[in-house]
Amino acid sequence: MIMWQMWIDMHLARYFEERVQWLFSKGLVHGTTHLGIGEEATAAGTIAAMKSQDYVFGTHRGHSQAIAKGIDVKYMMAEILARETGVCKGKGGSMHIADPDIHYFGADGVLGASAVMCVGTALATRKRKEEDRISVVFFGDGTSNEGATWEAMNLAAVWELPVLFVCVNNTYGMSTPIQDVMKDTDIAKRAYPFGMPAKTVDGNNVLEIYHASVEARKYVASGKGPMLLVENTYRISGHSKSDGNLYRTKEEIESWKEKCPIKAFRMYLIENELFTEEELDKAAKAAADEIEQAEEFAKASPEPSFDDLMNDVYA
Ligand SMILES: Cc1ncc(C[n+]2csc(CCOP(=O)(O)OP(=O)(O)O)c2C)c(N)n1
Repeated sequence: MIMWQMWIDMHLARYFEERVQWLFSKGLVHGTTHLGIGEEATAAGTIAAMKSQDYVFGTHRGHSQAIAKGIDVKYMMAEILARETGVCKGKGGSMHIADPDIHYFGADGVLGASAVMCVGTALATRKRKEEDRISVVFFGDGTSNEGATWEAMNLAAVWELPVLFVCVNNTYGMSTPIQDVMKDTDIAKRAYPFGMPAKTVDGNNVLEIYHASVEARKYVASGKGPMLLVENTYRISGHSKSDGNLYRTKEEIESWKEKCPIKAFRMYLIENELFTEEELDKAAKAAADEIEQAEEFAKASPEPSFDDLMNDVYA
């Protein structure tokens, strides 16, 4: 059942990231990592509305997207701890978790590039005359300012390609609030010059996101061209490994913790008698256990061997 899946995915993402944060603080994670604590509903809601054959491009803050698309947290944790058993054999790290076998391509370090590649897969889909497959790209509010994103939207619109653009608007690009870099912060209006429909949803309401995503997929798969979905949310965690939160107040962060998408979904499920508190707690506990086991699996896995260093590396 969709609601159950979204409940589990949001918990796996939250617990996974809390654990990654802890491992990072202990110096066990190399490179960097971007956490999306508070944004879990965006990935869970949109990806639940997609079909397994759809191509999904994630962001640098993409753990929740990889989980919702179906990557096992065990292999994700091994990837983050740079182990041979990692989903990319420990060579990609947090930002490059990807699994083409399940049509999840992860992030590109260059903001905006994923939108361009997403248009490429949609074009391939069209050329191969594949009927019921769309390409989805997640990107942030900051990335919506990138020229590459606009170029991708333009071509997708001109060629009427099956692309769903999903803007996860967490109101900051690193330490910059969107109002400092956007004259008009209504990101949905950015679809207008391309003749694309757009919809804005509460990005902390997983059900609203799910229903809007179902409709968006229907539109995009019908062959009418791309669509933009804007999901307004907030990043509780810092931007990346070091973030003193000097650009925002404690009160602002606290007020968004109150709007936690997991808390809100829990209240909805209980008030509507869809699940009992016990059932929900049991599933949450199972997710926490799964993350613990994933960490044990990762720590017990070997590090990649030196001989394998140059394999799978393209430049
Ligand atoms: C082309 C490019 N410019 C700058 C960066 C550095 N950078 C990495 S993440 C980031 C902020 C992106 O903000 P947003 O798109 O809103 O996503 P969020 O980090 O808020 O999830 C920046 C500027 C980059 N990776 N690529």
